[in-house]
Amino acid sequence: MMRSKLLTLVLVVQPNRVLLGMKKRGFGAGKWNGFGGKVQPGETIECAAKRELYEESGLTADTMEKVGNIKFEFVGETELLDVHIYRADTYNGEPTESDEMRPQWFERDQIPFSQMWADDILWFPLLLQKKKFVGYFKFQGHEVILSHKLEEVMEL
Ligand code: 8OG
Repeated sequence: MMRSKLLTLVLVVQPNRVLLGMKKRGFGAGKWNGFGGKVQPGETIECAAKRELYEESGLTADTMEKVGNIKFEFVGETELLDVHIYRADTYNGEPTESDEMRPQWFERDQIPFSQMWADDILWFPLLLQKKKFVGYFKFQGHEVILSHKLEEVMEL
């Protein structure tokens, strides 16, 4: 069994648009993504998701739905990334640029997949349709998917 690192990812979804942030530094820099990061010791995954959403976008969310869990393996790395994905349909505050992220709304049919992680185009449609999913992606570097599994589930 490989060790894994717990991470969160929150997508703020409105009837016609989705909020993404341009990652300005670190892992995934130059890609549009939802807001999230590492779960800290002693913190629940949902608390971490809310904290990272606030730190990176300036928004708070009272309720979020857990919609996905994807594990990522990177060839040559010994640790899996275990990413817990949430969807927030309501929020408070105004999107605000942080050191890590520059937020921007995208129409649902204009999501910039060519500037996102390569797996996102496969599971975003499920997220937008309010479906739940689990997946596994094996990456070579940060752009190439060598193999993957993705399936819709009733419960997470
Ligand atoms: O703290 P840090 O910024 O390094 O956390 C990484 C963030 O990136 C975290 O929110 C989880 C997220 N993430 C991955 N892999 C992928 C991916 O393949 N697609 C998307 N959309 N997000 C990812 O770690």
